[in-house]
Amino acid sequence: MSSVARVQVGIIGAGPAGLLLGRLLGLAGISFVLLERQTRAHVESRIRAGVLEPGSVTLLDAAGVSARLHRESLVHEGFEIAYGEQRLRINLRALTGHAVTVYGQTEITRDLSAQHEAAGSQILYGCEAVTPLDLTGRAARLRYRWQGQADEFVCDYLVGCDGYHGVARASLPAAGVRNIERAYPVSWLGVLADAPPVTPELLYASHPRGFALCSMRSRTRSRYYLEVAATQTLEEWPDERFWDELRARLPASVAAALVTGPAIEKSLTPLRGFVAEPLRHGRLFLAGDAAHIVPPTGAKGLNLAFADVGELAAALIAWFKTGATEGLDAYSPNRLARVWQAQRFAWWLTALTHRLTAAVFDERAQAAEFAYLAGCTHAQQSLAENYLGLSSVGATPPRSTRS
Ligand code: RFL
Ligand code: PHB
Repeated sequence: MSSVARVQVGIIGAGPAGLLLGRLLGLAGISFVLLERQTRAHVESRIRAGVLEPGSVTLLDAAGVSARLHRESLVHEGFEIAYGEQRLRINLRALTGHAVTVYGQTEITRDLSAQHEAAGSQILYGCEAVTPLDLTGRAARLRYRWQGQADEFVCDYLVGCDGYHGVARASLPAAGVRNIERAYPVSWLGVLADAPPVTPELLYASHPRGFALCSMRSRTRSRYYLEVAATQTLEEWPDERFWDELRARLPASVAAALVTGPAIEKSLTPLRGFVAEPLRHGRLFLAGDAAHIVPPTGAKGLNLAFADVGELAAALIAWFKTGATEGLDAYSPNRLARVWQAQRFAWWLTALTHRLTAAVFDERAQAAEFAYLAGCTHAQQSLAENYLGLSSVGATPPRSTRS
């Protein structure tokens, strides 16, 4: 070991959750280090989320990283659900007074990285063998290898923001964490293309051939997804097949307007629901995808990750400034209550719009659910509140008894 450095918070993973947490702590004068396995270029080029809840935008405002977002993002006051040829607009603004913001996760990550660079934050990209240690002792340690050299940080607290495949959760004793998982039998095949979006707002299309989503990153860049069997591979989906299948699943008027272009990126994402309980283990907290995964249908993953680190940053800041432990103690039960609300919503919207089974019973139930939604403002309001994020619209979910 060449040296032992001390920081107040050691953060594993410099994805959006880790970068935002570091930023919020740094602004409050709390020292931190971010250890990231990949290169900065790799982290900044991942194509993922696109829809931000109002609460996420508020957090990015608080972190001082939202100037470009407010200049370049698209504010969407509603979205559409299609069921075969029927189209239903969910008017978010009229139903709740709020709207969502369309701005790519890639851009958020770039904005956060640029702010960290300007602030001179300590971020070690290309870190290997990151290992959290001494989680229940007087201080935790974060061991790692960087540029061929082994070293470690001594920290008051550690936060695992290292995604679903990260090391933080994996390093916990099996008896200390319960991994609750649901596999869905389908994947999302995503294509990003430099072509104008086919609809002005997002369109979630339910069709006997399977689900399709028309989304976007800007007025000139589209993001489309198709539900495919979990066994499918990217090689089976050349661009032409993707566009033909997308057209087949959209209402005819929408399909006729589709402008295609070469795929800039193509990806397969298996749908899964996952929650690790609890989210605290002594001096280690889990946040973002390290703690939970939701199927992307509800556009909740990044928003949950940001809400996690927003609450955790406030709790850590209170502890470092005043010694108050209430926030840290409440983190796991509070966040699990929210996470399960999001999990339920993502499951419901997935079941409404996907072909998860071939059963005629399920098809009829879906048709009934869509008809109910189309005819009932209360049902639309419930959908709108959940889509915007329950915290964003001020709804309080029942308290969880889990810790
Ligand atoms: P990330 O982004 O996975 O970042 C984790 C970071 O940790 C690093 N890491 C390690 N570092 C050090 N040592 C180790 N041993 C490490 N292991 C891993 C990784 O390299 C990485 O940099 O997790 P984070 O920060 O929690 O962010 C979560 C979001 O990325 C995720 O929830 C969203 O992308 C989910 N999601 C969506 N969320 C939304 O809120 N709205 C959406 O519209 C939306 N659309 C999507 C999505 C996710 C998708 N995919 C591909 C999974 C659409 C898709 C297709
Ligand atoms: C996206 O644009 O990537 C996106 C939008 C809405 C979702 C999921 C993903 O529900």
